[in-house]
Order: sequence, then structure tokens, then C-alpha cells
Amino acid sequence: MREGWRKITLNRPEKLNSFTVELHRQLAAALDEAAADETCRAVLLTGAGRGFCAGQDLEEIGSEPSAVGDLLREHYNPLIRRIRALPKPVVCAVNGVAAGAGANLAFACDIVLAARRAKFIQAFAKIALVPDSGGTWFLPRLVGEARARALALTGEAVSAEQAESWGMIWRAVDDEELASEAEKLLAHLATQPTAALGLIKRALLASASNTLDAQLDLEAELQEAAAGMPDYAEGIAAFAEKRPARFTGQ
Ligand code: LHQ
Repeated sequence: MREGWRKITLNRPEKLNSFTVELHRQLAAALDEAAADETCRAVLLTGAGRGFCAGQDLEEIGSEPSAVGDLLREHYNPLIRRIRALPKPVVCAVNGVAAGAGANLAFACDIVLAARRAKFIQAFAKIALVPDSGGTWFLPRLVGEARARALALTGEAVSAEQAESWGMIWRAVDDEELASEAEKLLAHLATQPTAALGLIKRALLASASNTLDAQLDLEAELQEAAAGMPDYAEGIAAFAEKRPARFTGQ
């Protein structure tokens, strides 16, 4: 636990942090702890070693089609939902290759930084599978239909720089600066109005399926909720007094 934020590291570096059921359990528990901890105001997700995450561990996967579906229903889908529903910012520091569900896990996070050596690969078609873990939902929204189709159908790798210029991620940074850039961002987020940031996440998520009319109504509802929170009073007071706000996250 850092000052106001938590770091979660996928830690199976010898297999590029590919997912076993055990790794899923550890990650779910770490995210739940971060969600429950009121002193934790932002989360950093990264990988140990030279890779970020190579998706499903292909040695552990069962041959039964229903087992493949169950893995998604029981582990990958709840993971993506957990991150999107977590009412605090989740930053992903992609330290190396992100393939298959590993790439889509990164796209589920709120802000993605990537080391220049990182690559994003929709590896699914290469093993005759379909992009999962939200890939078919995230990709067209991040990069548009044309690029989403080509990436999903070819499994071609996208470099961190290309990903940044396509708007797939927030920023590509020099390899040796990834950790410090991520920590700087987390340290900043940990001082921000956390509850309001949680409402911002909710609004953005809802916008994907709402009409403009419905979204305007939701914004009014969430704005009212934000305006009833202590951090809003502090934000207004700090503005009037021409000083930096001291948000508590409430
Ligand atoms: C691995 C893996 C891996 C095991 C590298 N598994 N060992 C969800 C649920 C249900 C069904 C299926 O789908 C899913 C979601 C998915 O994610 S499906 C897609 C699964 N992922 C992939 O297809 C990617 C497979 N990996 C690769 O293509 C390459 O390893 C990449 C491009 C990621 C990296 O290539 P390199 O940098 O050349 O590394 P490497 O291939 O040499 O890998 C290093 C080691 O990691 C190696 O082990 P070894 O014992 O030989 O040193 C690999 O076997 C192991 N590894 N990915 N997914």
C-alpha cells in the first residue's frame, strides 16, 4: 500500500503472466480489497518481468468447449466487470507484451500507460478463437470499426506508439520511465475527489449504451450526487480562496 493507492502486480513472469485460475483468484481478491479499502483512492495494475500478460495460460486450458465458456463466465467476465465497476480510477502500466485477454484487460482499465517495448496483440484468431474479455466491445470504440476489424481478424501486433497515436491507450513512455510515470499519476489520482471520479466512471460507462437524452438525465442525477459530497464544497472553497483543494475522497 502506497500513500493512498495500491499496486497490483501480475506475477507469473516465466509465462508472461498468463492467466491460470489461481492468478484470476489472486487478482479478484486484490481488486476486492482495493475496492473495500477506503484509504485506497486509486489502483495501479502492472506485470512482473518482461511481459504484461499473455492472456489465458494455454497449457492450463481444458479441451472441453464448455470449460472454455465457463472460464470466461467464471473468471474473465467478472474481472472486466470488476474493473469497470470499481468506483476509483484503475491505471494500467503495460510493461511489455499484452496478448489475448491480456490486451483486453488493459483496455478495461481507466488510463493505460505503456512502455515503448510493449505490444498489443489480439492473438485469438491465431488459435481459432474469438476476441473475449470485452475485446469486441473495446476495440471498435477505441480505434474505430476499420482498425478493430483488421486487428481482430489478423491478430497483428500494435506497438505502444501506434496504440497511442490511434487513441487505443493514453500514453506510450520510455521503458525505463514507465514505473515512475505511473507512480506520478497514481500519486496525483490519490489526492483527487475519489467519489466524484467514481461517478465519472459510471457516467462514461453508461454513455456506451445510452441515448443522449438518457445520458443528459443521468448527468443531472450524478451531478446532484457529486454536489452533495464534501469534496465539492472543498473544491469550491479552494477556488474562492485561490489555493489548491485538499480533497478527502468523500
Ligand atoms: C505462455 C503463454 C500463454 C502459456 C507465453 N500460455 N504459456 C480465455 C478463456 C478461454 C479460452 C481461451 O481464451 C481466453 C483468453 C485468451 O487470452 S486466448 C489467447 C491466449 N494467448 C495467446 O494466444 C498468446 C500466446 N503467446 C504468444 O503468442 C507469445 O508468447 C507472445 C506473442 C505473447 C510473446 O512472444 P515472445 O516474446 O516470443 O515470448 P515466448 O512465446 O517465448 O513466451 C515466453 C514463455 O511464456 C514461453 O515459455 P517457455 O517455457 O517456452 O519459455 C511461452 O510458452 C510462455 N507463454 N504465452 N498464453
